[in-house]
Amino acid sequence: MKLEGVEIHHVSLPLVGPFRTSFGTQTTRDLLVLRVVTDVGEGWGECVTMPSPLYSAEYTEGAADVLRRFLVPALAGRSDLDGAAVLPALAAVKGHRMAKAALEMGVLDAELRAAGRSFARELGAVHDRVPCGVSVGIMDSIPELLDAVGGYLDEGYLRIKLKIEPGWDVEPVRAVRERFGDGVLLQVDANTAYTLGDAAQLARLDPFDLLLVEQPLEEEDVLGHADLAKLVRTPICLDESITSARDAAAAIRLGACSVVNVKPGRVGGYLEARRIHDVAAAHGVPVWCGGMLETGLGRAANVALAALPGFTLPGDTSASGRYYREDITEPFVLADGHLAVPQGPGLGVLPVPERLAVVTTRTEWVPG
Ligand code: NPQ
Ligand code: MG
Repeated sequence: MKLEGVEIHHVSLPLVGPFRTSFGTQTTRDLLVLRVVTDVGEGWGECVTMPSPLYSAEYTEGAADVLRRFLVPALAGRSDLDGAAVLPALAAVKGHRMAKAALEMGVLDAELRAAGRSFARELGAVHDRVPCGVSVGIMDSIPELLDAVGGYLDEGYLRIKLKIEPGWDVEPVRAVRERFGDGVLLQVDANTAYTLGDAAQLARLDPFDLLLVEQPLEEEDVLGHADLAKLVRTPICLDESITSARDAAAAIRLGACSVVNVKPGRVGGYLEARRIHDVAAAHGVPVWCGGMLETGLGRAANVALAALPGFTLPGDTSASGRYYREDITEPFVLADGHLAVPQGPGLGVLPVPERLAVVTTRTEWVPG
């Protein structure tokens, strides 16, 4: 394959409601959709950065800049391009994994569409549907939270994740357990909001039989998570700290986590995500597929990934309607708490042209 160029779509999608985490409140989803044009056809990639570097160091305008100035040019002129060649070809550029992941996704989609093979088949999926969880933002009050959780359980979600921060942790968990019972699969995500000095407070979550606590400490503090793991009973899951299969192997060996959240954007793409799955599976460590409020494009690929055998916990692979009144693809709809794994060539879904046009604020063409 040969890259002819990449059309970067700057997209702004309204969220169905504000989504509050320990790092801020989002009301729209501003991200990049890439139309990757090759000599065998086109493919679609999605860059999951946020407009500000609050979840991790990457941010959307920075991703557009590195794509246009460094990443797309690094693939230009190659005649032997395929999905697997992308990350190695970009190795000279440090970091920028979400931008790299988007480009790899688009090239892989073009390759697989041309070959008539699905993402699911390519990655090694073993299920034709995946169980889904939902991530529930921080709310102004407990009654508001209980309404939201009740609504999601009524919709059929099989696992609830509560966003937490200091001052919003034990009480919301207790309230959800009291209202909805011990049978609900329940976990929490701190997005780095705590320190090791908060260990006693985090240990107060022990009695609630949570599946896991996600990323309590800062991104760089893998060793701190290993120390924390000795002070709390809830299993620790890493998200932000894991940016590669090597990180995952190190974190597991250090005892810093006993579960891993796999987000393809965070780790530089779906192929590295599969390697993390493989490393974790070799250690008997369960993984689950995280979410970055993807459009239907990223959601399609995430659902394919989540169908690999080691993804033994429900993911943040929610239905389109959890975030968007109108997605840019045909919507993913929950059926019996599951999403169907797309089986068509490539991602198995395409943007609806009129929908993409409505939410695109700007496009730019970057020649290959
Ligand atoms: C997490 N995701 O697991 C994140 C982080 C996150 C589904 O909880 C806009 C764009 C808002 C990306 C909020 C979920 C976001 C975002 C949170 C990502 O840590
Ligand atoms: Mg997280």
